[in-house]
Amino acid sequence: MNRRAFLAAASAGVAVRSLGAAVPAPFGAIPSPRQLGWHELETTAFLHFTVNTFTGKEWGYGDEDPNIFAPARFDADAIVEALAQAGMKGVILTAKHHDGFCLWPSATTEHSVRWSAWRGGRGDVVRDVAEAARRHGIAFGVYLSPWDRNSPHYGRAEYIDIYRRQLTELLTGYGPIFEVWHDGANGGDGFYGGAREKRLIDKNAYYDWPRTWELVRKLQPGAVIFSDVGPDVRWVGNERGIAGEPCWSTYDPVGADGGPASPGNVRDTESPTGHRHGSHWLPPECDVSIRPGWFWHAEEDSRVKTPEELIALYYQSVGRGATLLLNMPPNRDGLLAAEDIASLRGFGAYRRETFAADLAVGGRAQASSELAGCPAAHLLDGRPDTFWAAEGSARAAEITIDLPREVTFSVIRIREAIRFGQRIDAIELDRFRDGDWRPLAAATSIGPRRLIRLAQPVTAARLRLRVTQASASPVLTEFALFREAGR
Ligand code: FUL
Repeated sequence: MNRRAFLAAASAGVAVRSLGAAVPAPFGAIPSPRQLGWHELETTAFLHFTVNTFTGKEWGYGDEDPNIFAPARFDADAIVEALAQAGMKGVILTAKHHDGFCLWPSATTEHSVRWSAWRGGRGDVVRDVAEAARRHGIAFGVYLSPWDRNSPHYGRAEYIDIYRRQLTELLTGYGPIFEVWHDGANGGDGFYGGAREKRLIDKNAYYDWPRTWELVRKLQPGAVIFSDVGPDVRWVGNERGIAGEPCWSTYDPVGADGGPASPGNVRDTESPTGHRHGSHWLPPECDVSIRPGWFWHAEEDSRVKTPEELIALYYQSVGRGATLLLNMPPNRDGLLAAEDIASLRGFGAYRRETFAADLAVGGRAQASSELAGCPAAHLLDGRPDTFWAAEGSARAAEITIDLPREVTFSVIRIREAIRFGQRIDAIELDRFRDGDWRPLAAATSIGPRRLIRLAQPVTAARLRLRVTQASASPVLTEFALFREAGR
């Protein structure tokens, strides 16, 4: 097939052959390679750490004495090791929060570790965390608050240049960065070099975000950019760690007033679900703290989320196709508190044990519709690169699964091959029991991942997956079953 015929067939929604194998025509917005890599991370950690850890505040005013930052036992390796052992695949550090205090020796300001007595002014939290992440094999990302309550220049054009210089320092001095986090909280009261006043900015115009994002692309082409509006990853619209139901990876952000959107100006009621048939692949990230606040406070040591709470959040975020960004704030020693480590360990152990063995692998699958070369057997082969596809005209399909033996499970994991877009609108699952099919579960959006956690474990030898509604021919890469640890 020549290129023109290929494109014509593809745009008509017809499956085309490339290099001898049939492939489904992509549908709607599709993820970029950097987004595909990011989806695989599933769970990542946030480290909120700065002068606030020592002042007890959540938002520093920007007038802190740099000497207050004195984490005497700071040990990035111990922190990152705990994250990695619990299955966190990346860590994002607040290199600068709203107070403007830089955790690296930035040349742009005197509000930084370089001007603190901590480690004789030679400490660099960014370097230590970046290196620890590399040692423990997890990805490293940076949060750089656009709002800076310390800078005398905040609110003026000069500050945008400073912000970009800070980004440049972070994106050129610390190796590969997997995610750049732009917070939407912007403008208000602050120290601003002693002015102590309120400075409001035009959220759409002030930062000239497209140019800043170009800079990120140039310096770290592999990094995803997070904000309320992407361009790669969207805020989920709440800080509770919960994605929408349904949850679409596609989205067209709209400003709070219905006009153009930008970080800090988005109609966030639509962020949890996204938009079915949105024109951008812009999947959600669920940021949530293991504690009530984002920064460590002694009085919250008794209010750390339990492993059970973290597990529930996992199903409500990762289980709906989002990524979980769990905040683990270091304390004044510069370590994770024992309570936080204990919960994180419990959460990690649950996931390790639960997802160790896919009980459906080795089963047999038969589909009502199959594109040549894309058999239903691919759903059960435990491989992420193979997929089942229905014929191009199918908008529903049925797959009967004979498990390798009778198995007891409580979690079902289903994935679409999202490189072909988000195609499925709804599924139902039945179990064969006492000579008949009986309903077991149902779900709407699938996307990169759908986890269905049953109220209690069930036993079955035969299952039937029905794609009841699809906007393009269904393409799935996995159907997996797990028995939860401790149930
Ligand atoms: C918010 C900030 O204002 C909080 O302090 C925190 O950093 C959270 C992740 O984002 O917008």
